[in-house]
Amino acid sequence: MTTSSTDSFALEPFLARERRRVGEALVAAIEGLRPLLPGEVGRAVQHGVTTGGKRLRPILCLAAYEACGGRDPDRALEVAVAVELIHAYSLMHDDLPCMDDAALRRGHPTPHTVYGEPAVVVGAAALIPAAHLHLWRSARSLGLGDTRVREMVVVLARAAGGGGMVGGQALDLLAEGRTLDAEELDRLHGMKTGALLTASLRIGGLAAGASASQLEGLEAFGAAVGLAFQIADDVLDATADADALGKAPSDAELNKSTYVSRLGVDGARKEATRLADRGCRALAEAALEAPALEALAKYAVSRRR
Ligand code: GRG
Repeated sequence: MTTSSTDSFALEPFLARERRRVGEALVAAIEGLRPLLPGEVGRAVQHGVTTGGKRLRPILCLAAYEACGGRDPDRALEVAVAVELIHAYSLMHDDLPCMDDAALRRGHPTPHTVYGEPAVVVGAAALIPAAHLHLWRSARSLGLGDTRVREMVVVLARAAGGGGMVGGQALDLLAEGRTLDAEELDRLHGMKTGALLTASLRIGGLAAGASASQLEGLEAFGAAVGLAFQIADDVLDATADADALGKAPSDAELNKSTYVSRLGVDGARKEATRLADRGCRALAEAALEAPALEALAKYAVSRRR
């Protein structure tokens, strides 16, 4: 990893502070939804949204907001929370028996093992429109014009949908039992994981009134770091145990094509570092001074879970 003047950025306290703020805002965000979702459905949502998690997407959103000159971190927090609501729903569905059939996530039993599959299918689905409404309301409360508000909601919908996360999941399902080439693997993960990470950054930039060149820099950063994040995920799946990961490693068991099966553990680590560096260069080329984003790029590839 290249060094820079931001090596002194205090990442741990930054992450701890931002995770606490995001966690509190998420609790408040689903308070309005809970009374509409009775019994186990509401409890499944509460569990899926508030139990653990690195909160990387909202933190990227807030860091992009700040890097682009945003001045209202409290209202921006509400914008950032919308992205995490989409992420939470995707994990709830991803862990279901008809998908990855996972019993453990973030060091806790998965919501369907506690509240049942029907409650999770319904509760997670309710988070999708709730996230878009939350984004629309919070973008308006930042005083942004209609065009920008609309653009932010469209960015989230596109990243979450068939051209992004859900489309990537569909490619993943189709890939079962097949070896993917490098291009197919990049496309799958660019959609499944990268699209929402990149949208988090773009939405943060849009909330701050970023220029076209700043948005381009964020986009290039997101594409590179999103892939680096996924490669690091594959390395962790191949090298860490369930206690460290908070979930059961599954790639080898499912015989999945991964960056580790393509490049080996060392090759995958090198590739992740190369991509994180490339992301940081894209920020510099867009004249974005963003020590938090640079530190987050390094964290994306060096994290332990
Ligand atoms: C529509 C039934 C139905 C299913 C779709 C949308 C979906 C299920 C799956 C999306 C695929 C997915 C879960 C992508 C994200 C992959 C990923 C790297 C997840 C882990 O993200 P982290 O490490 O998790 O940021 P934490 O726990 O820290 O939030």
